[in-house]
Amino acid sequence: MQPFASESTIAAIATPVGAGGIAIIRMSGSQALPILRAVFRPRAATTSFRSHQLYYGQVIDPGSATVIDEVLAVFMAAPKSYTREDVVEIHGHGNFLLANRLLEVLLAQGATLAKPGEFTKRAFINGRIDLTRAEAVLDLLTAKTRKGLDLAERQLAGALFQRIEEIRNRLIDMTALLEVAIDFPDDEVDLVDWPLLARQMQNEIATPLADLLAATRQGELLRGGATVVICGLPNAGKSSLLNALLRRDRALVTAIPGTTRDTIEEYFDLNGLPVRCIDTAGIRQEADTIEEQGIARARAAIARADLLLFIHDATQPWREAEDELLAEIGGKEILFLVNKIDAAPNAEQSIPPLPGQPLFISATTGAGLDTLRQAMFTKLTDGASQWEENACAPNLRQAEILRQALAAIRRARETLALHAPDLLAVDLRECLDALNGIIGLTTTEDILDAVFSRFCLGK
Ligand SMILES: Nc1nc2c(ncn2[C@@H]2O[C@H](COP(=O)(O)OP(=O)(O)OP(=O)(O)O)[C@@H](O)[C@H]2O)c(=O)[nH]1
Ligand SMILES: [Mg+2]
Repeated sequence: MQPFASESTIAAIATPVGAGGIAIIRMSGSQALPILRAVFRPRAATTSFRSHQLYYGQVIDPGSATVIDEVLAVFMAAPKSYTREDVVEIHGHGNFLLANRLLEVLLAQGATLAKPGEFTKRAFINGRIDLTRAEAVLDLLTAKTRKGLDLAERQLAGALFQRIEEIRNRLIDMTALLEVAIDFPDDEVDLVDWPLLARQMQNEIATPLADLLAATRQGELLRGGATVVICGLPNAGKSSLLNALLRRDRALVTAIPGTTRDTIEEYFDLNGLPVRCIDTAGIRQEADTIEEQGIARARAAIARADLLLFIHDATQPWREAEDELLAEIGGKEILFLVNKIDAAPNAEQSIPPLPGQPLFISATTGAGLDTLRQAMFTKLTDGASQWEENACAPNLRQAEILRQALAAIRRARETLALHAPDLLAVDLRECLDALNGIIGLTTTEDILDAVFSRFCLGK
């Protein structure tokens, strides 16, 4: 592929918007060093910038000769840089307005504003990382739990890449063998050991592909998390439960029914799963206009939940409105909870008419909450046929390609019965082509755009 180096020099603020100790502006491309020279006035008289060394000085606006900021600057000569191009980083004070002024000065000198993910895209195009590692960079930036971070770090270290490489190498060996058989069709002995090849296709290609695919749900959960919505009638203890799960006083709790109007969303870590937990307005008929809007939001939240926590208040009789709510949420994954057992001594004897076995909890004393957490984890991960600690869980893009590769190898298994090396080679090559797409050996601009546009600016 064409290196980008001569094309353009890109620049962006690499640190988040807001105040901080420092803000970093990054540039990559052949003009990075000349632009640095134009705007940077070093404290010590320096004529040259040594690679990977920090220089202290000021950035000035060459137009007006005004000092913009006191900074540290570093030049990293190609190819030993994030993008494999010449890279410059300027470390200024952590005010976003100031960082913007520094950036403007660089742009005025001919740098172009980088698109989201463009630095990482250049690292990929210039061959420093493959596509699975580029995607892992994004996962690393967005991981919300320790386990999500562990997965991103494994992928960044090349765990998935290596698994794909092993399978690709086997496929290349097999097609090479078939090529020989194609070239010498009239040989006395059949060059191909068909039963052996069938076993190898199963054990070395199909099974490893299926294993990788089986971990997709786990990967999606670790990356994207799950949405859990707490619902029930007013005053059932929904906000109390949210606070208990978060272990902090997030939502208002009062004895007045109808306390929560708007939906309240917070993330918490459920055994490594990032869970977006949504507390909702209690659903009831006789509501004022504000509460009605809250109830509409509650319904919208329920619709996009991966799991619902339906709460019944043990101190109250079963209500018709609860039957109605249950009818409304049927078809969703639900855990039924009977709350306030501390205030209802016979709660476990008089089980309300719920469609499933409930868990008995007290949001205020914490009774039953460990069991609830475990039950939530089991429900949310049930779709994961495998839940391994060190899984190489693929993302949805990778999983789609793995499915294509698996389909090709299954076709190959049928073709094999014909003992026709040329036909079999076609199917195996299809499988290989698919795998090339995972690591980015073959990709289209659309795919690259889809991958890199999800990044933030400056990465
Ligand atoms: N004894 C006892 N009281 C509880 C428990 N959970 C909640 N409560 C009380 O029940 C009342 C309502 O609690 P909330 O958490 O505000 O209930 P909610 O479902 O969010 O109510 P709305 O927002 O009005 O729909 C408060 O007085 C809480 O202190 C519990 O486990 N035991
Ligand atoms: Mg509430």
